[in-house]
Amino acid sequence: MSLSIGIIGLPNVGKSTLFNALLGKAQAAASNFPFCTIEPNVGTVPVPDPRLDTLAKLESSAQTTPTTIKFVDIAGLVKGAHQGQGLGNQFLSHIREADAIIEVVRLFADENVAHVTGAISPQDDVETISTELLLADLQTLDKRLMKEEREAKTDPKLRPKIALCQRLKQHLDQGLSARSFSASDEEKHYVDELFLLSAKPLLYVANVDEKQLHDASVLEPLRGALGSESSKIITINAKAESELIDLNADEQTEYLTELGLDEPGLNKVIRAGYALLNLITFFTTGPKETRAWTVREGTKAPPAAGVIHTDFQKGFIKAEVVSFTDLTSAGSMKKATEQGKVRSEGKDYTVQDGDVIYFRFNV
Ligand SMILES: Nc1nc2c(ncn2[C@@H]2O[C@H](COP(=O)(O)OP(=O)(O)OP(=O)(O)O)[C@@H](O)[C@H]2O)c(=O)[nH]1
Ligand SMILES: [Mg+2]
Repeated sequence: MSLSIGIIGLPNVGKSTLFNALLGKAQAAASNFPFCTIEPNVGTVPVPDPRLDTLAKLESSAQTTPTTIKFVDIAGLVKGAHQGQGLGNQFLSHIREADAIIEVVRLFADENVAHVTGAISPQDDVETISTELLLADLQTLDKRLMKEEREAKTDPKLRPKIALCQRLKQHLDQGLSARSFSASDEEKHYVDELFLLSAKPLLYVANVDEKQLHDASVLEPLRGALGSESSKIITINAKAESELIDLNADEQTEYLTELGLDEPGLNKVIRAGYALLNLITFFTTGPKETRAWTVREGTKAPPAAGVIHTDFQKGFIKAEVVSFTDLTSAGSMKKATEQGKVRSEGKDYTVQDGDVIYFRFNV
């Protein structure tokens, strides 16, 4: 499964710096000039999960394998991008391909790093980006409406779709995102097919400096601008996090302590990104390997087995399932089985986050 999160924002706000920090290597060029990134950089990042090591210890696994998530570092956008300003439409198509979005907002003060509008103003920056996404969506909707009105002349069944598009257009015209549009399940399905940018799950990363890192008040202007969406802000010092790359484990711990952090801020970003995509983790474990696997929330046992191997899904018989909590409190798979904590589940079972699963299948 290759679900991806696109990193967006104004030029020169630290998107590539964050991307490199996430990857733990300097894959993307990050420099102090706007539009440094043109072609998107793509990277796969392991999802940190302390449950992996706990399970591996329990089963004396030779190897542990985390699950992964894909990040795409996209070119910066400026006012007028929807009309082709800056890198314009090319950039918008890269956002369209992402399953969710992280928007980097610059809060850090550094007179050596140019801001495209000349002043640091998180409110204005957030407003610029959301306006561009909305205007691009309105263009998409207008094109769709024109096409459907033409086709409705011979196919009147399209009328309800046209009415829906018009309702959605009115909603966007008020400056509201497609994310907040209320629609029935059937209508939602249609809205999904429009691949609107403002419909994508969104998370804000406030890129702060060392001084701001532990001062929640610096977020106030951003919170004010985001209103009800302000719960989705993660604070990070992208530059410091990217400097961790070149340090050994001891030096990293020392640097994090200096920054007043108990783990890299990146872990927060990765976990939040994972949740943003509605993803959950299940585990397989044994002497050879303990491994984490990713599925969408609500996935049934056979397709979950299919993530491991298509044969597991085709020949699915049953899933032997124990929750991570039950397994760890029992202390071993043997004890968990004796205590009746290992359940036998069929094809209608919905996989839960933290399930440890052994799939039985026919070959
Ligand atoms: N002081 C400071 N500088 C930062 C921070 N994050 C990034 N920078 C600097 O800002 C400049 C731009 O960083 P990039 O990561 O290239 O920015 P970008 O958003 O990818 O820019 P484009 O690709 O041009 O859109 C670089 O010189 C970074 O070192 C930060 O947290 N603090
Ligand atoms: Mg960049």
